[in-house]
Amino acid sequence: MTFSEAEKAAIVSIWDKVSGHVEEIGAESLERLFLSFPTSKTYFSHFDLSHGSKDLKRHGGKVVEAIGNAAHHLDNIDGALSALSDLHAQKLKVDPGNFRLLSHSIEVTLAAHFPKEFTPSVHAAWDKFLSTVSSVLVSKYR
Ligand code: HEG
Repeated sequence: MTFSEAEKAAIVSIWDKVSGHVEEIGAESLERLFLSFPTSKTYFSHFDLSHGSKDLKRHGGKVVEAIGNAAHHLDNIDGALSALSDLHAQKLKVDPGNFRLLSHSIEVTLAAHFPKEFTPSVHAAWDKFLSTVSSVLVSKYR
Protein backbone atom coordinates (compact mmCIF):
# COMPACT_ATOMS: atom_id res chain seq x y z
CA MET A 1 0.00 0.00 0.00
CA THR A 2 1.36 3.43 -0.85
CA PHE A 3 0.38 6.70 0.76
CA SER A 4 0.06 10.12 -0.88
CA GLU A 5 1.95 13.05 0.62
CA ALA A 6 -1.35 14.36 2.03
CA GLU A 7 -2.11 10.99 3.64
CA LYS A 8 1.39 10.81 5.13
CA ALA A 9 0.99 14.30 6.59
CA ALA A 10 -2.40 13.37 8.07
CA ILE A 11 -1.04 10.20 9.68
CA VAL A 12 2.07 11.86 11.12
CA SER A 13 0.23 14.94 12.41
CA ILE A 14 -2.11 12.80 14.51
CA TRP A 15 0.75 10.56 15.62
CA ASP A 16 2.57 13.65 16.93
CA LYS A 17 -0.41 14.34 19.20
CA VAL A 18 -0.72 10.73 20.34
CA SER A 19 2.95 10.06 21.03
CA GLY A 20 3.05 11.62 24.50
CA HIS A 21 -0.10 9.73 25.59
CA VAL A 22 0.37 6.20 24.30
CA GLU A 23 -0.91 4.42 27.42
CA GLU A 24 -3.98 6.61 27.76
CA ILE A 25 -4.95 6.32 24.08
CA GLY A 26 -4.08 2.62 23.99
CA ALA A 27 -6.00 1.72 27.13
CA GLU A 28 -9.08 3.61 25.97
CA SER A 29 -8.94 1.94 22.55
CA LEU A 30 -8.74 -1.49 24.18
CA GLU A 31 -11.54 -0.67 26.61
CA ARG A 32 -13.77 0.39 23.70
CA LEU A 33 -12.82 -2.83 21.85
CA PHE A 34 -13.64 -5.10 24.78
CA LEU A 35 -16.90 -3.33 25.72
CA SER A 36 -18.28 -3.03 22.20
CA PHE A 37 -17.02 -6.40 20.92
CA PRO A 38 -16.85 -8.74 23.95
CA THR A 39 -15.69 -11.79 21.95
CA SER A 40 -12.36 -9.99 21.46
CA LYS A 41 -11.73 -10.49 25.20
CA THR A 42 -11.06 -14.22 24.70
CA TYR A 43 -7.40 -13.53 23.91
CA PHE A 44 -6.87 -11.66 27.17
CA SER A 45 -8.15 -14.03 29.86
CA HIS A 46 -4.82 -13.54 31.68
CA PHE A 47 -5.32 -9.74 31.88
CA ASP A 48 -7.20 -7.53 34.32
CA LEU A 49 -9.56 -5.77 31.88
CA SER A 50 -11.26 -3.49 34.40
CA HIS A 51 -11.41 0.26 33.72
CA GLY A 52 -8.04 1.92 34.30
CA SER A 53 -6.16 -1.33 35.00
CA LYS A 54 -2.38 -1.57 34.73
CA ASP A 55 -2.75 -4.35 32.13
CA LEU A 56 -4.89 -2.16 29.87
CA LYS A 57 -2.39 0.68 30.13
CA ARG A 58 0.69 -1.46 29.62
CA HIS A 59 -0.70 -3.45 26.70
CA GLY A 60 -2.42 -0.40 25.19
CA GLY A 61 0.88 1.45 25.33
CA LYS A 62 2.67 -1.38 23.49
CA VAL A 63 0.04 -1.53 20.75
CA VAL A 64 0.08 2.22 20.20
CA GLU A 65 3.92 2.35 20.23
CA ALA A 66 3.93 -0.28 17.47
CA ILE A 67 1.51 1.87 15.48
CA GLY A 68 3.90 4.80 16.01
CA ASN A 69 6.76 2.70 14.67
CA ALA A 70 4.66 1.99 11.57
CA ALA A 71 3.81 5.71 11.25
CA HIS A 72 7.54 6.43 11.08
CA HIS A 73 8.02 3.82 8.33
CA LEU A 74 5.09 4.45 5.99
CA ASP A 75 7.16 3.32 3.01
CA ASN A 76 8.07 0.01 4.67
CA ILE A 77 5.43 -1.01 7.21
CA ASP A 78 6.10 -4.66 6.34
CA GLY A 79 9.69 -4.37 7.47
CA ALA A 80 8.91 -2.26 10.53
CA LEU A 81 6.34 -4.77 11.85
CA SER A 82 8.00 -7.97 10.66
CA ALA A 83 8.70 -9.44 14.12
CA LEU A 84 5.25 -8.47 15.37
CA SER A 85 3.74 -10.10 12.31
CA ASP A 86 5.56 -13.36 13.14
CA LEU A 87 4.27 -13.18 16.72
CA HIS A 88 0.62 -12.64 15.73
CA ALA A 89 0.68 -15.32 13.05
CA GLN A 90 2.70 -18.02 14.76
CA LYS A 91 2.02 -17.59 18.45
CA LEU A 92 -1.06 -15.47 19.12
CA LYS A 93 -3.20 -16.61 16.15
CA VAL A 94 -5.74 -13.85 16.69
CA ASP A 95 -8.75 -14.24 14.38
CA PRO A 96 -8.14 -11.67 11.61
CA GLY A 97 -11.63 -10.17 12.03
CA ASN A 98 -10.53 -8.66 15.32
CA PHE A 99 -8.11 -6.29 13.61
CA ARG A 100 -10.94 -4.33 11.97
CA LEU A 101 -12.65 -4.04 15.33
CA LEU A 102 -9.50 -2.74 17.02
CA SER A 103 -8.86 -0.29 14.17
CA HIS A 104 -12.40 1.01 14.56
CA SER A 105 -11.94 1.40 18.32
CA ILE A 106 -8.68 3.30 17.82
CA GLU A 107 -10.34 5.63 15.29
CA VAL A 108 -13.21 6.39 17.68
CA THR A 109 -10.67 7.13 20.42
CA LEU A 110 -8.71 9.48 18.16
CA ALA A 111 -11.91 11.24 17.09
CA ALA A 112 -12.94 11.70 20.72
CA HIS A 113 -9.55 13.10 21.78
CA PHE A 114 -8.78 15.23 18.71
CA PRO A 115 -12.16 16.33 17.35
CA LYS A 116 -10.79 19.35 15.47
CA GLU A 117 -7.85 17.55 13.89
CA PHE A 118 -9.58 14.23 13.07
CA THR A 119 -11.40 15.56 9.99
CA PRO A 120 -13.09 13.21 7.49
CA SER A 121 -10.01 13.19 5.25
CA VAL A 122 -7.64 12.58 8.19
CA HIS A 123 -9.98 9.79 9.31
CA ALA A 124 -9.80 8.23 5.84
CA ALA A 125 -5.98 8.36 5.89
CA TRP A 126 -5.90 6.71 9.34
CA ASP A 127 -8.34 4.04 8.23
CA LYS A 128 -6.11 3.21 5.27
CA PHE A 129 -3.06 3.25 7.56
CA LEU A 130 -4.58 0.95 10.22
CA SER A 131 -5.91 -1.36 7.55
CA THR A 132 -2.37 -1.64 6.16
CA VAL A 133 -0.96 -2.32 9.64
CA SER A 134 -3.63 -5.01 10.11
CA SER A 135 -2.85 -6.63 6.75
CA VAL A 136 0.82 -6.83 7.69
CA LEU A 137 0.02 -8.42 11.06
CA VAL A 138 -2.15 -11.13 9.48
CA SER A 139 0.04 -11.59 6.37
CA LYS A 140 2.00 -14.57 7.72
CA TYR A 141 -0.96 -16.66 8.85
CA ARG A 142 -0.32 -19.11 6.02
MG1 HEG B 1 -1.51 -7.56 19.40
C1 HEG B 1 0.71 -8.61 21.81
C2 HEG B 1 0.58 -4.89 18.71
C3 HEG B 1 -3.82 -6.29 17.21
C4 HEG B 1 -3.92 -9.67 20.67
N1 HEG B 1 0.26 -6.88 20.13
C5 HEG B 1 1.05 -7.46 21.11
C6 HEG B 1 2.25 -6.69 21.32
C7 HEG B 1 2.20 -5.64 20.45
C8 HEG B 1 0.97 -5.76 19.70
C9 HEG B 1 3.26 -4.54 20.28
C10 HEG B 1 3.37 -7.01 22.32
C11 HEG B 1 4.38 -7.86 21.61
C12 HEG B 1 5.50 -8.30 22.49
O1 HEG B 1 5.33 -8.42 23.71
O2 HEG B 1 6.59 -8.55 21.94
N2 HEG B 1 -1.61 -5.91 18.19
C13 HEG B 1 -0.62 -4.97 17.99
C14 HEG B 1 -1.02 -4.06 16.95
C15 HEG B 1 -2.26 -4.46 16.52
C16 HEG B 1 -2.63 -5.61 17.31
C17 HEG B 1 -0.18 -2.90 16.43
C18 HEG B 1 -3.16 -3.87 15.49
C19 HEG B 1 -3.22 -2.58 15.22
N3 HEG B 1 -3.50 -7.94 18.98
C20 HEG B 1 -4.27 -7.30 18.05
C21 HEG B 1 -5.62 -7.79 18.09
C22 HEG B 1 -5.67 -8.74 19.09
C23 HEG B 1 -4.33 -8.83 19.65
C24 HEG B 1 -6.73 -7.33 17.16
C25 HEG B 1 -6.83 -9.56 19.59
C26 HEG B 1 -8.06 -9.09 19.67
N4 HEG B 1 -1.58 -8.91 20.95
C27 HEG B 1 -2.68 -9.70 21.27
C28 HEG B 1 -2.31 -10.56 22.38
C29 HEG B 1 -0.97 -10.25 22.70
C30 HEG B 1 -0.55 -9.21 21.80
C31 HEG B 1 -3.20 -11.60 23.03
C32 HEG B 1 -0.14 -10.87 23.83
C33 HEG B 1 -0.46 -10.12 25.11
C34 HEG B 1 0.34 -10.56 26.30
O3 HEG B 1 0.11 -11.68 26.77
O4 HEG B 1 1.20 -9.79 26.76
